[in-house]
Amino acid sequence: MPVIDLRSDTVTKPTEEMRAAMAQAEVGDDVMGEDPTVNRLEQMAAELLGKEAGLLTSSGTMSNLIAALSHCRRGDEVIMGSEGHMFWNEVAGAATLAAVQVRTVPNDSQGRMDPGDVEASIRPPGNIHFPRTSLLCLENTHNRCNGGVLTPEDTRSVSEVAHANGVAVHLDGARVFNAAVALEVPAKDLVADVDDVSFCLSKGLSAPVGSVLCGSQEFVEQARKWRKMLGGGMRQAGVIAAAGVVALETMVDRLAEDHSNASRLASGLSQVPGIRLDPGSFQTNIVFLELEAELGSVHEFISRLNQHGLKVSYPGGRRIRLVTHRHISPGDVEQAVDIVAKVAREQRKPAA
Ligand code: TLP
Repeated sequence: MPVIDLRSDTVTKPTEEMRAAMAQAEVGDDVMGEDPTVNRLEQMAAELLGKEAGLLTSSGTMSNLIAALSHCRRGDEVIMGSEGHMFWNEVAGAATLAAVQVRTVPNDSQGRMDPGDVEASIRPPGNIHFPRTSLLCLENTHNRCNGGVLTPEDTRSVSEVAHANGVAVHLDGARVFNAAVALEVPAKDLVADVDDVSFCLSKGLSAPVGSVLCGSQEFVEQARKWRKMLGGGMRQAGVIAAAGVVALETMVDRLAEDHSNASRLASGLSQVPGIRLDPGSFQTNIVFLELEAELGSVHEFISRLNQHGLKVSYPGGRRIRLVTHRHISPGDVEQAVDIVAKVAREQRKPAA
């Protein structure tokens, strides 16, 4: 039975062009700074994002951790969104390995933070009892907040508050190119007001591995040292970087297809009795639905979807997440909606 895998855009496999580029990549020892393909990818990423330098890391999680390590000292406080990936999904790495205290500020349904809330969360200096607030972490697109997009103005309004108080700003831009495509603006406009940004090559962009962390020359030098300490200094990493170069050259514009498939998916699902979602609230490739109580157990629902060949992910509560990507066609979307509708019919409790 063919499987429709909507668990994540991380399931995308490298293209033939990526595989060919990987096989032929010119390589060297990247810990010695001598891998020409890694150097090319890092420079390309930095230019695209309007930053001075870039650093290839193994994953988005590693980039985010390195950003916390580079900006903060032990015992500092870091502000994160209440729904942020760094807060929810990174195994408390910032708290454990960067030894910072995490303070959360509410995210709205699109992943934005209120500048007033951010300001109120920054510790005033001069009080011996308080930790120093050293970093604000933003996310664009915002995974748990419906794949929501922050506009350049959204980012500027909170970054200005942080900077006015001596707080650095890190952007987890794992899917920042999705945001750029959705808003039809260059990615560099979305990151102009942050100190550093990480993005993933291995999500919608379809590369097999990697993330690039971009910022000032000084920041990246420090980040490179932390990467080494974490065991992330890779040698002939040009083999990985070659796929990343192809990803940036060929995979960005097509993200629009994933967005239109997601929007088709959301409107199809919104017609299914027992499924709650507002199709207008999804701007990119991530869709969430909520199961009404009449559809019974979420775990049972998901396992029945699996039995019918539809894979989804479970973020908690009564929510189910569905993510479109390069391997999902409009036909798959139609079929996915049919499967959800069928399982909903089967699981519906008869009215008492
Ligand atoms: N997100 C994964 C899971 O961890 C949930 C996914 O399937 O969406 N930032 C954001 C906003 C992310 O969505 C992710 C991955 C990461 C960072 C971490 O990236 P990796 O998986 O490369 O460590």
